[in-house]
Amino acid sequence: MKQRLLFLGPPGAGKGTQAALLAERHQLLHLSTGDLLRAEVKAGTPLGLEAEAVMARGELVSDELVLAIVRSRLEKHQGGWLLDGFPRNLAQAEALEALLADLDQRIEQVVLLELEDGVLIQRLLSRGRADDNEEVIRNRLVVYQEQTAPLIDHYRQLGLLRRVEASGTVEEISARIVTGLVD
Ligand code: B4P
Repeated sequence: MKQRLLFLGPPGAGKGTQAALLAERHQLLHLSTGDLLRAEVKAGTPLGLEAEAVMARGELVSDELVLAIVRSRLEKHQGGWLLDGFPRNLAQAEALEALLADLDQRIEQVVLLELEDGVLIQRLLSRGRADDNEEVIRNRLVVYQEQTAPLIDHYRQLGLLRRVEASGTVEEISARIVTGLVD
């Protein structure tokens, strides 16, 4: 089974949900930049203070901050990993490729979770996190289209992209993802 994975998709597509499940079942390191940033905010670190206002607007936190977080975790880790919510733009994708070249590792598959906007918005509104009100969600969708969606073509050209329909139950979606990892 493929063991070095990226999860890509719009906010609310279920990246975090699916990544946590897969990481637990297959003993992969689960690196969610969203979770790591929220932990910094909660702990009130200088990094968290910088990230808090940006996240509350639904914008992207600076590439330098996010990269420092990812680098420190991946450098220490042996074995499989799953990056959830990172990279979020082309600059982060290029920085990740350079980091992985340093570590003599490579991405084995990019899982793109696809779901229509109406369902995304409903899921996020029912979750109700601090950045889950309708205005901020709409901004996150715009940021996704402008900055993150170009990565779809980037990874398609590299032959790494696997599209997964992200509607249905958590188990149904998980089964679709796993099928793609063993093909
Ligand atoms: P993230 O934490 O990455 O969160 P997300 O994209 O909003 O959600 P995700 O797709 O993981 O959905 P989830 O499983 O939670 O980003 C938050 C913010 O952090 C960004 O806006 C940005 O500011 C910052 N950030 C993160 N990474 C960054 C980076 N690399 N660079 C810069 N900034 C960065 O699911 C959503 C909801 O749906 C949950 O309530 C879940 O229970 C529900 N759900 C999941 N699957 C379902 C299903 N099958 N059916 C019904 N509900 C389901």
